[in-house]
Amino acid sequence: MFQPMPKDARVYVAGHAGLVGSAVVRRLRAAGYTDILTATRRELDLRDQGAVNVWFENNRPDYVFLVAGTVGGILANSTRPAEFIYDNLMIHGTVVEASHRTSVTKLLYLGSSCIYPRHATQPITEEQLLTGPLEPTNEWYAVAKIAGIKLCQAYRRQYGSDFISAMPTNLYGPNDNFDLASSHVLPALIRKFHDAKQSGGDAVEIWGTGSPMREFLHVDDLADACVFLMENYSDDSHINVGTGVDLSIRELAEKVRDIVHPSARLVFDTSKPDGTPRKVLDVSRLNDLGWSPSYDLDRGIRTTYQWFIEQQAKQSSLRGMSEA
Ligand code: GFB
Repeated sequence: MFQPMPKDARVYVAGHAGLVGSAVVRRLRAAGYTDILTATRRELDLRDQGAVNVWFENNRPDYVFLVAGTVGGILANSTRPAEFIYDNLMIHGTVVEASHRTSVTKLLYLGSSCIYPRHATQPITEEQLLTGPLEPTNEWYAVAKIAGIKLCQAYRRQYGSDFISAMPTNLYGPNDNFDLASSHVLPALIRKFHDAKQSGGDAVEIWGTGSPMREFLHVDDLADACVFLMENYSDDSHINVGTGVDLSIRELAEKVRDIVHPSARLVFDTSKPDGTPRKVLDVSRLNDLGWSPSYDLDRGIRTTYQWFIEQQAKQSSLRGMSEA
């Protein structure tokens, strides 16, 4: 079933500035693709069907990586439900519709492991979609992400479009969001331990009980899997992307502490939500196709922390220049 994306294909990465989109662009460049199409938010509001149609007519992509969206961690998901459902529903709808109208060769849509029921059997197989109630802290986002899967299936069934869906586990890596109000746990922990070290503090606050279990995939592995799936997968069903290995939030916090600020103490704030108790994906379908990740979590945390430090240094030198 291997169908290579020709190296001269016009490839649109919707959401190129984000964690995932920037990794997909890096991966495509490294593989020799030169006609990579991107559009900033200012150039194109992906929630506007008219604007998206015009952009597709003018730019005529052959392949589309639909990795754009409004995303965030547990707090952002539970406090900004309208943005999470509206933005994502609209973005998925406009890009899928415009891809159909302009006869895009293939589209890959990226969902999230929060589509599965809160009490799904672990590890979570693809078949468990829509078999039980969702986790309340992110049900708005999850509903939009489920709608994205259904959009791809509907266009495939009605029009024969080659639109596929991949469901990644929790992601992290360079270009992640380190803002504590909206970030996911891994970048939040890097920032908190780093800030404590800088300020000479030793207590670092961890939200919740520390007992929830999560799986983490480096975004460069995800980008590699997305290109692999574009070339090797064409099916109605969505497919899980992850490592198949999880750990508790406490264990994750200890790992980050050991790398960033070994003498720090963990303090659990149990007034903050835990979210879903466990979320580890069954990745046997993807493994059977011949793909597996390359990063282990320790290397991933170390390299992400290195990236974070470099960004901090760049920002402070820019501040220095603007103050001079
Ligand atoms: O990564 P996270 O925000 O998202 O939180 P989810 C994972 C776990 O880490 C939760 C705990 O149990 C949090 O309470 N945690 C501990 C922290 N300290 C912190 C912290 O400082 N910041 C954050 N953010 N968490 C999201 C969904 O769920 O996962 C999205 O809300 C999406 O919809 C995403 O699916 C992948 O794994 O709980």
